[in-house]
Amino acid sequence: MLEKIKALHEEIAAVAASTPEEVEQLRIKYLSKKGAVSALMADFRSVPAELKREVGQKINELKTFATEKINGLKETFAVAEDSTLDEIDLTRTASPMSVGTRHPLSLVRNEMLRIFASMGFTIAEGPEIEDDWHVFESLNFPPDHPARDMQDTFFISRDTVDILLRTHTSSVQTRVMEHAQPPIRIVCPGRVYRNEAISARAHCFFHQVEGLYIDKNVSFADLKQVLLGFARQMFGPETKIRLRPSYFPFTEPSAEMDISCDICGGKGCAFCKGTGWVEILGCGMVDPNVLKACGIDPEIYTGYAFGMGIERITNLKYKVKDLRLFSENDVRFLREFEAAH
Ligand code: 2NM
Repeated sequence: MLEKIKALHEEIAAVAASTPEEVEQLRIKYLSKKGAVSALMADFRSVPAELKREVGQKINELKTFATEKINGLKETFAVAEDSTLDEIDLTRTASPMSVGTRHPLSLVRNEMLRIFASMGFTIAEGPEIEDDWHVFESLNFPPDHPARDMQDTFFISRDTVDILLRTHTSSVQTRVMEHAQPPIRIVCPGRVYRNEAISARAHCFFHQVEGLYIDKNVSFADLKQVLLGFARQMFGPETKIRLRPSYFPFTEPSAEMDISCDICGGKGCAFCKGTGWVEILGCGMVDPNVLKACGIDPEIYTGYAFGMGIERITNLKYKVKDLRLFSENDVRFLREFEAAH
């Protein structure tokens, strides 16, 4: 008899239920009139008199234990039922999630790429960690050019000056020219690095879009027309352009391009320093040395190239005065461009 009680005690200790119905089943099985504990009461009559006291006590303990156990199980479901299940409205609309905004530099880059794509350019990208050949040597930089100086370029290793962070995306264009034959018509967007003290007007990295077109009979007039088309799509159909002679190692002849100041409409203001013009990019005819270095015959092909800073174009379009705002990720600044999506 004592063993039977002990076994039943262990059995009840191990029961579990996953629904309120299962708890009710357990209550019926152990505690109802026809349940296992009541059945022990029936057996109690045949227990010898000298054991009745001890057995009676054990049966009462078991009954208390089983009651507490089953009430405990009941309670877990009662709590779950009134605090959550009843209150979840599965038809309710989800609350809105904050998803941030497109970065102004991404917006302007995408707009620039869209314009060049409309003129037949495809997009090419390449690595930010480069070697000297793709960034300087192939692009006609003389060995003593200041850009090759430790002061201006970030080098990756202390042991070699061969591996560095690209200082312009022209390296992507040398990579394309190395492997493809003309016609080549590409724009290369990307981040570039220069060792400069950070200020409102300079940063140690910025973003560029560079363009390249190589084919037979490509002329400076073609370059001018594409850049005029770009300026008018980017800054408005009334925009005027002018080209001033300049110098870059990789182009000959080279030029810098200004657009008419869209703040004063060309009359002259503080923004254009009274000139009516603002500089937006550099360009030129690809130097024959560059074509040769990349395996393209300069006797057969000519090409033009241009390059511009996305930050500069963004400053002109949105009048952002301090370059540092672009990399601080202050949401109050970023949210100002929401409407431009
Ligand atoms: C500029 C200005 C002028 C340029 C040249 C080349 C290459 F690879 F074809 F030689 N890519 N980009 C270039 C020319 C870039 O940026 C102010």
